[in-house]
Amino acid sequence: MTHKPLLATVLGERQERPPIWIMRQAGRYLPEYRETRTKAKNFLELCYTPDLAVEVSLQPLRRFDLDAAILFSDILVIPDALGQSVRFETGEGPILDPVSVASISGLGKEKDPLEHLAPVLETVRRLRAAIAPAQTLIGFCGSPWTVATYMIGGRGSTDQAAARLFALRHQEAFTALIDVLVQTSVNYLVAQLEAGADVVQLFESWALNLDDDAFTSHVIEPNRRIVEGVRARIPDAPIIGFPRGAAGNLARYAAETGVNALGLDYATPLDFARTLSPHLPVQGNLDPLRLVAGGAQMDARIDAIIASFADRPHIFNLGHGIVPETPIEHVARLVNRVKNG
Ligand code: 1CP
Repeated sequence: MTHKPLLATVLGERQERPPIWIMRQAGRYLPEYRETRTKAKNFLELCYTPDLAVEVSLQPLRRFDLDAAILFSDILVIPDALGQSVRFETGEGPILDPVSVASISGLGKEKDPLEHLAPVLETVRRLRAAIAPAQTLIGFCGSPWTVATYMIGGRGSTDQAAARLFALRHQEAFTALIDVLVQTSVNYLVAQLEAGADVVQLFESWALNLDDDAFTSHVIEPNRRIVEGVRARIPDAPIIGFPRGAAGNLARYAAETGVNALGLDYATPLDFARTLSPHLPVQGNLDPLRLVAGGAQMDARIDAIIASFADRPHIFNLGHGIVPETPIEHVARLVNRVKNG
């Protein structure tokens, strides 16, 4: 038994009121984040400076009664640690020098990726010491397919066409890329758990646009191998999987990857989610734009989500990351309604 309600929920224990955290809860909707951000010369330096990363991780917890802190970092620190050039341009998002068939075999060969990620692990250790005993510390990484879409395409895209084509045309190189991502992610998540993370989340943000064969090979298999690899070293490691856009593949993702809890995006119908195995803990799934608009529509949807999952372990969250234009008062109202009705 744990006295951390959010961790307990991931492990399958239903709570009287759902615990809550908010995807991307540290970030640009907070003025104190924007202020701290100016102290680093770029976004990756913010991720690799424990003093600053700890500060921004704690900022949302000072304002709201949240049940978890999430490590402040990004899914693209892995390509950076593997030696690919990654930069973040303001207003444009991430930009990477795309990998090629020839460059994939060199990834991770120059420097131990975990050595490169040591400052992030230091942030986890400091957060562990800084948060309250009842709060859960969440670590994370991007799932291999999602990270590969950025590594191959060189930036975010709406249809991941570059990565989908690369996988079809260069099967061997694609498999090698997924393999290095699985291996590095296992080592990185084990290191986060050893540094004090209670739970880790696999962000599969681009689980959409895949036919069912591609979903099996690009999403299910790599996520399953990460779960298995982490648990080979830390048995029973608590893991949340968030396959955004998985739709009709959701139940299979949950059953076949072995994650403890399933993150639901906001397009997942509540009636469908209720047909998932009754013991499966779920997380989600308010549309972030309902939080931007606020008011009665938001309250009604919060209540509907809570009522839908009242009979199973449920962690309240958004169905995707909070957006920068979100009014802070709406976040306070959301947290209060989830916790106090
Ligand atoms: O200018 C800035 O300040 C950068 C904005 C920003 C922030 C605050 C980026 C760039 N990343 C982050 C932090 C971050 N990213 C966290 C920790 C903060 C928290 O959760 O409180 C986490 C968990 C992520 C995860 C992440 N990064 C994902 C998966 C989640 C999701 O939203 O789908 C993805 C896809 C990324 C890539 C990325 N990094 C940053 C941006 C703008 C993007 C998205 C690019 C795109 O749209 O394709």
